[in-house]
Amino acid sequence: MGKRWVVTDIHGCYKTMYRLLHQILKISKDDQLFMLGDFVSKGPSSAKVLDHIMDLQAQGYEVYPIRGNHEQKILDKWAWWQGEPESLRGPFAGTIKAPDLVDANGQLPQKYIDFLESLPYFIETDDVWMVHAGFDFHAEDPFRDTDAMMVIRGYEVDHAYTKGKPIIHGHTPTLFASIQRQLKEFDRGGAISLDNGCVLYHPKEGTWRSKTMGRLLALDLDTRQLYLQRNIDYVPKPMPAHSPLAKIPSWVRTLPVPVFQRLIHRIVG
Ligand SMILES: [Mn+2]
Repeated sequence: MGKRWVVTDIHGCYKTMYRLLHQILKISKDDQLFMLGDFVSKGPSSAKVLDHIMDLQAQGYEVYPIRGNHEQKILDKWAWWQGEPESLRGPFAGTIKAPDLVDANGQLPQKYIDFLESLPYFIETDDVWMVHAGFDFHAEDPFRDTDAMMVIRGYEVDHAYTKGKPIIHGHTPTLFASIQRQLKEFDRGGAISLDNGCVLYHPKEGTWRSKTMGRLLALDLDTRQLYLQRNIDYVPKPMPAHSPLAKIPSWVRTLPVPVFQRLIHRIVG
């Protein structure tokens, strides 16, 4: 029996995902990999993320992707755009946050449409629920309210519905310490966010929005251990030549952020 991994909110950060899956987790064909949606948008390489997931499935890896609100948005925009008069609609790539999904003719390739349309809204196993955002337990039938599954935040778990199993979700960027706290509720059937804000990196500032975000996490469902990879898809933009910061050699900028900031202060401060 292989391992069971959960990863969420990759948001087009292909390099970060690749390193997590293949250099840290070293996933194998005996493993199961659950991916909780928001594969695309915001980050630089949505197409490469989708291609890689499809490629893993084609190679025989057990990958179970789930639909996030950003996958739904691509499908909704595509349906809308096709219904618009050509003279009015503008390029499709301009209507989405994942323009690299669009082919040279300005179309959304059929392989992506088929993949996105095939995504389920949630998965229930013997011991957990997995969903992109969560469930609205105030809805008439929480397991039919698919909109809530993709967008809800801060919901209360109703144990009458969940049979005591925890809900693993993404969608809501959560501080690492809070994720660790939520994980302690695993056996009490709590809700656990695994979204550590991988894409929330400020390339312009060359710094993290928060020192405890900007990472892609993986949860081992059996040991309940977390694995993490910081975002490596964004590199700080080169400084304009007239900036005093441009005098700083580029290797300095690869230093950890606090060290870099201290050096900057010493040089230009
Ligand atoms: Mn989301």
